[in-house]
Amino acid sequence: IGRRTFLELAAAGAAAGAAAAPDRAEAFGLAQADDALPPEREVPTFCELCFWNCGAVARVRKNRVHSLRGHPRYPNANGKLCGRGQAGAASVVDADRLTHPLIRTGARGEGKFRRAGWNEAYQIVARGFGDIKARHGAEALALFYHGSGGPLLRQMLVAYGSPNYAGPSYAQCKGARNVGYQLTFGEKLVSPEPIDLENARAVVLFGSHLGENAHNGQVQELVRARVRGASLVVLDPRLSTVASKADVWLPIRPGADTAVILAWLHLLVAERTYDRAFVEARTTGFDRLAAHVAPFDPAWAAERAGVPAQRIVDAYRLMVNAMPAVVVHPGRHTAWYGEEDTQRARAQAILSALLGAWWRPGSTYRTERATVDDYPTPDFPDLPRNVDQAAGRFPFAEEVTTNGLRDATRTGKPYPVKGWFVHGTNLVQAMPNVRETREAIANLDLLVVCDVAPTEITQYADVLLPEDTYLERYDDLSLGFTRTPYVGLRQPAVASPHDTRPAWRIAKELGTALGVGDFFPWATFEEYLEVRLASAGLSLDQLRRDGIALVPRKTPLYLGDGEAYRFHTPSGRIELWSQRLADAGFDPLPVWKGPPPPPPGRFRLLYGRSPLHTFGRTQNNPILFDLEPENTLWMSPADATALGLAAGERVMVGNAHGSETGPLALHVTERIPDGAVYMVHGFGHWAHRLHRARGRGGDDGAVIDDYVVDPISGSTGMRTQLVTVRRAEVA
Ligand code: MGD
Ligand code: SF4
Repeated sequence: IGRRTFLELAAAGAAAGAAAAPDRAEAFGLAQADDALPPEREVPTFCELCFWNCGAVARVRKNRVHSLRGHPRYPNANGKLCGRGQAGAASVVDADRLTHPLIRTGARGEGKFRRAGWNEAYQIVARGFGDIKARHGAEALALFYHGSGGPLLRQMLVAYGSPNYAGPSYAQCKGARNVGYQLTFGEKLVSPEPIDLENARAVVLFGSHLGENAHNGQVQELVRARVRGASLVVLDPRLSTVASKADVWLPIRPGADTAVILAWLHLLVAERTYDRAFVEARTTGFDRLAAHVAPFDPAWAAERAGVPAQRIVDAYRLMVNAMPAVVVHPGRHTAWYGEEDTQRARAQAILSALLGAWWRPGSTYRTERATVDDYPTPDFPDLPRNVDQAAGRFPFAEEVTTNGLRDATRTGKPYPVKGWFVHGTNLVQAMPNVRETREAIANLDLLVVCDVAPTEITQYADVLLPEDTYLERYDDLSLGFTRTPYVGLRQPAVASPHDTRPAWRIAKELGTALGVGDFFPWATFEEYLEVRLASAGLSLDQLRRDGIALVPRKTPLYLGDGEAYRFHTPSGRIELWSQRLADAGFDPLPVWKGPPPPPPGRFRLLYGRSPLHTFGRTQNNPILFDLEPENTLWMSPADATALGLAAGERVMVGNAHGSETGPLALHVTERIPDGAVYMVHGFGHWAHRLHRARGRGGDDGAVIDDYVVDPISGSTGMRTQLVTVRRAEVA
């Protein structure tokens, strides 16, 4: 298949997965006979199958969502949904979903509950949190959250007096990346990343497996960039799908990215190809950087990364030919190796700066979001220091870390944490070292979980609060950071048939039970939205009808070449050398140490994404389960032969601490190097009531015990784990 044909196919199929979704819905008894009739109404909203938050239009008949399609005006969707997004309606009719509040009756983890009413559940939580506050202070309460309902629950916690709220989307995902870019440019990166793929002439991806990692709008833009002729460089030990389409694929040893970037910096300085005008006008620390990278020539990097020096040079030439229109993709899930992660992000940021590829056409653009006021509330109380601040750790962390909260709960240091409210995050799968999560849970006086599905974390809950699905509820406004800022509305497309409630209502009602009802002074959520929207000159009627309001930009998309600008760094410039890192005792310029190769018989565990699943939240969705019920373990032919394993055999993956996951099928392929194995994250569920996903595939998180915490950002490096692989016993 020729390149153009592939690209055309890819463009046409960017949202392909579930063009078949409505048919499949019928096949799975999700649709009824009269579903063939035209919809009674179309309801604009936005997707929650992942946090790209694409605009969607739900076609509804008789309180059933027949199908979902992309909202034509949402900039991050361009009228299309990915396969997961189209399958979202199946979660509403999933018989496994949580349907009413539950109170634990068995041991934590056993999953035994009795049914309760909402008032009783609120009273138990209010009493439990009240006791914890009286004995240990409000800071002994923590909120873990992920998703659209989080901010109002956070408001409840802060009003109650605790600073301890955290999401795995920081410390297990993009924390190190954000800190590295913040230290360099004075700006953290937003979501969607403000990369200018529309005008790029070269794109460089560090392990970002776009396409497998299906961020809808970004995948569409990448395909369009390739069709336009932009060149593509991919660093990945694995031949990912996008690597197979690259002009230059660098199959580096795991963890060797920074070595290659140092060689590129070396070449840019040695050959004086860097953007001199930009560097002089905008940056500081160039001379120190130049001296630092002098020894790191391509031969040095080639030896460490295990790729030919010439290919490093070839990739460099592609970038130089395209500069400044180069997208150096910052990555997203960057919690790989600990301190190395912030340094790698710094190296990527510095590479962008030397290419002049920051806030200029074809590189990145300036972020801006719509100005919408908060709903007025009383003043929030002064908060004590959060667990990480009180422990004096992670000086550059932008958020509280989930791991810091878990440690405080396990150890009582720097102070005890005795109550958790967990909303929309399956901490048992999302955080490495499940043993530590269990130890922490055992120390809690009260664990409240608010979820839509009976995932692993729900089995440990003392009180389990079922949330409406995203197609049944309002959430707070989505203020998008795309090229054109926007305000997006999530609104109910159908009514929940169960005794479930939305997060905003839980925050208000539980907040009232906790004595902080003043912070939720609105009578209805419509009133809340109306007041916020009015501050931006918008109305709820308009948003209900259109789903989205695009807002004209106030700042230009790019920084003009002669335009004066003070970056939000101490020097006001892009900091190639970081005085802040030096002052805190860290390397002020990126260095590369690199993980050691695994000893014989052990493998570095790599993990990634599938276009049909998000984290651990979609495996039980009836349609997505049918399309991809389990993951496989990738292994090289040489390693499989050495272990006497054949393709398709079922294997178990374990570690030296006795943790094991599987069985999952062995996928023997040349696309993974010797010494490493790979699986898609999020499978291997064990929760009793996930009737489809339970026992299918393996969970990488279940065998990642040897994580390494980055002392700069606080995020947890997880590709540090070495594993063994054995044939599974046949049952
Ligand atoms: P999910 O796995 O999607 O995300 O980890 P999580 O935040 O745990 O689990 C989300 C939970 O939310 C599920 O229990 C689901 O049922 C529930 N849920 C879904 N929709 C709703 C809703 O509308 N309301 C409520 N209340 N609940 C809902 C993600 C985290 O994991 C992240 S962001 C990353 S990038 C990391 N990825 C990763 C990895 O790749 N490998 C390993 N080993 N660990 C990882 N951890 C991180
Ligand atoms: Fe939904 Fe897919 Fe968009 Fe994510 S990328 S929000 S799953 S349509």
